[in-house]
Amino acid sequence: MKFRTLLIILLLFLSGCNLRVLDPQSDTAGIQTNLIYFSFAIMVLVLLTVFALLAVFLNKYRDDGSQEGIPKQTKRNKKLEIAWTVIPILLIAILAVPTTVVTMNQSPNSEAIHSPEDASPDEVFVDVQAKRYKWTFHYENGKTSSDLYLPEGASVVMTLKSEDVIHSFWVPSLGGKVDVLPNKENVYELENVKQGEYKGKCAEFCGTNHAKMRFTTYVVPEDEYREWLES
Ligand SMILES: [Cu+2]
Repeated sequence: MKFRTLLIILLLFLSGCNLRVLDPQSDTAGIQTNLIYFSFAIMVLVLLTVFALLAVFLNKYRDDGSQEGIPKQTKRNKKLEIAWTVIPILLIAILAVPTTVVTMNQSPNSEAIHSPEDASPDEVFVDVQAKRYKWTFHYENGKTSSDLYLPEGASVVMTLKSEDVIHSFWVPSLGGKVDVLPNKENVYELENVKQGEYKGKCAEFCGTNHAKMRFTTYVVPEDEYREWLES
């Protein structure tokens, strides 16, 4: 009963966490989520295999009193040794290929990210400025805001920089964290954002009010976005 009460209280606290992970609302976050599930599936496969073998061995070799002393000891089993060397290498290779491809594609400053000169019509460019303890978003027409506004379906190219210490830009529903540095610009792209309201925060401890360094991302229909941008 005590445990259940504790669990309920804990869950109530968790319901206050409106930063949702593994709830992808952009193509970028979708790819990252699939990669996490894929790695998780491989881990579960390994875990189940190990536990199944453990159960089998516990059952097969348990001391049932029918044998006396220590059982006969054996050494070397080439087939087994090759198997438990090759299988992990294979698993790591299977995991490494998609991880490397996604990382290379989505890393800040990756070749895949466009510059305003060769932008396609669905690309939006936002300059993100971090300063203890506030975010400022600068849009192409010079407008600024402290919450992020984006048009639905857009691919958002963000140039991130900090005025003081290292911060980290994070809107879990739209994509993974990216560092915001004081002396280097990072460029990060969120592809095909879906309509909705998403919480974002600074994910790098930056001082006493770090926890308050939050913002909301509003992804609205294109015409609504234009109207907001011109207002
Ligand atoms: Cu910060």
